[in-house]
Parts: sequence; structure tokens; C-alpha cells
Amino acid sequence: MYQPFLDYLEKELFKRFDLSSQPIPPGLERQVSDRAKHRAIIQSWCYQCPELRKIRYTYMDVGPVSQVFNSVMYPSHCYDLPLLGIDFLAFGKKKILVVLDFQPLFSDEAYQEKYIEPMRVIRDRYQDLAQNLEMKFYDANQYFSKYLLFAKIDSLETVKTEVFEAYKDYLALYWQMVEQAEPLTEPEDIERIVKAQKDYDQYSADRDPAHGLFSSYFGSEWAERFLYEFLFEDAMPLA
Ligand code: BLA
Repeated sequence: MYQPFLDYLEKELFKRFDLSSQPIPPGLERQVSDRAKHRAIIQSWCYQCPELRKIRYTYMDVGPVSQVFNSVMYPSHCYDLPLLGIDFLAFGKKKILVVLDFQPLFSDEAYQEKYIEPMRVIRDRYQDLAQNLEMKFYDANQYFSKYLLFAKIDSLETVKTEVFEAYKDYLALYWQMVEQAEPLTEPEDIERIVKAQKDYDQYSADRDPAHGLFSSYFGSEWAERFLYEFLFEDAMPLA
């Protein structure tokens, strides 16, 4: 159900950037499980280009039970750009959760103004998709912007229409920011970005709400590896 979103992302990336494929650790690129009634397939892709040091996306297909499309773009360390985060989930036809955000690395006013305020006009066009839901796993004030799309949806039609339109608009703005970004050159500036991106990985890995989902289909060992060796590879596993 999110295949058109993946196809669109892929087409955009190949059109706009000079991508090279990045290796995914053995066993993590694709996994199939027949444990449950419906076969579960999870597959991931990873690329890089001069502007984006890690582009990853994952599709999990458990037929009518669950569909997940998840992606993060990590800008190169010379850019203080937010990360682009996408998490689209469906459990059955009616329990649909979509989250899309420019995930800020810093929270000062100038940063908000530069990278977050431009999202506002888009967010305002999709009021129904900015539902101000409470977060249970994450802290909305850390690594999330105030103009994120965050919605619970009960209709597939809404996904195909509104969500897809919003998705295209946010992506277009993100590409524009990437294309306009000026590289930082001071080692201190770059170190600060390295640390912020690493902290993001640690924060995200430690709280990932998908751990249970991955464990249930592919086993806890695989889930742990997938989180710490691929999704958030700059994080250290908790003791
Ligand atoms: C929530 N994300 C979730 C949930 C799951 C995942 C299972 C809980 C859904 C529920 O409430 O039942 C799934 N997370 C995944 C998957 C991957 C993953 C499949 O990392 C990896 C393949 N999550 C992200 C990114 C964003 C994000 C990049 O990985 C940013 C847009 C957001 N996911 C996000 C938010 C919630 C969520 C905000 C709600 C969490 C909460 O309530 O605190």
C-alpha cells in the first residue's frame, strides 16, 4: 500500500542526486519469516551522495496484517540540515499511522527560522494530517519539529490522496533545502553536527517502537542487529 511512496522517493532521488549504493550488513538487507499465518518480508535500501551521507528506506510487508514504509535521510556532516524522517504504518485497513518530519538537530531560534518555519505553509495545507497526537515512545520536543505530519487515519483513500500530496510537497521542500545548503567548513561546526546526528541515532535506537514488531517476526537477535547495525548504526546497544 505504500509502494507508490517508495517508488516516488526512489525516482526523485535518482533524478536529483548522484547516488551510489551503500552496503547493508549481511542478513539485514532482506528477511523473510513464515512464523505467522502471513509471510513477513522486510527489505531495505541504502545509498549515499555528496549531499546526503546516508539515505535509507525499508519496506515491511505482512500482507493484510501490516505494511510499513520507513525512511531517514542523513545529510552530510558539513550540513546542519534536519534529517528527513518518514514512518508510515498500517495495521489492517483501518489502523493507519503516518509520521513525516524534518527532524531538527538543534533547537535554537535561528535554526527554527531557517529550517522549520518554511514547513509551515505546507503543514497548513494539510491540517487534517497534523493531529497533535500525544507521543508515547518519543519526546515530541526532541528531534521533532512543530510542523510534523502526524496522523491516525482510517481510510486508505486518504493515504492515496492527501497523504501522497503532502508527502510530495514535503519532499520537494526538503530537496530545495538540500540543494540550497551551504557547507560548513569549521571543524567545530562539523563536530557539533557529527555529535547531533549520533545522538539522534542513540535516542532513536533506544526508543524504537518497532523493536517488538521486528522481534515477533524475525527474532530478537535479528531485531537487535537491524536496529544497531543498520537503522541507527551510530548508536551503541544498551548494555
Ligand atoms: C510510531 N513507529 C511507530 C510505531 C511503530 C513504528 C511500530 C508504533 C505504532 C503504534 O503506536 O502502534 C515502526 N519505527 C518503525 C519501523 C521502523 C522504525 C518499522 O524505526 C524502521 C523500519 N519513526 C521513525 C522515523 C520517524 C518516526 C524516521 O522511525 C520520524 C518521522 C516517528 N514513529 C514515529 C512517531 C511515532 C512512531 C512520532 C509515534 C510514537 C509515539 O507515540 O511516541
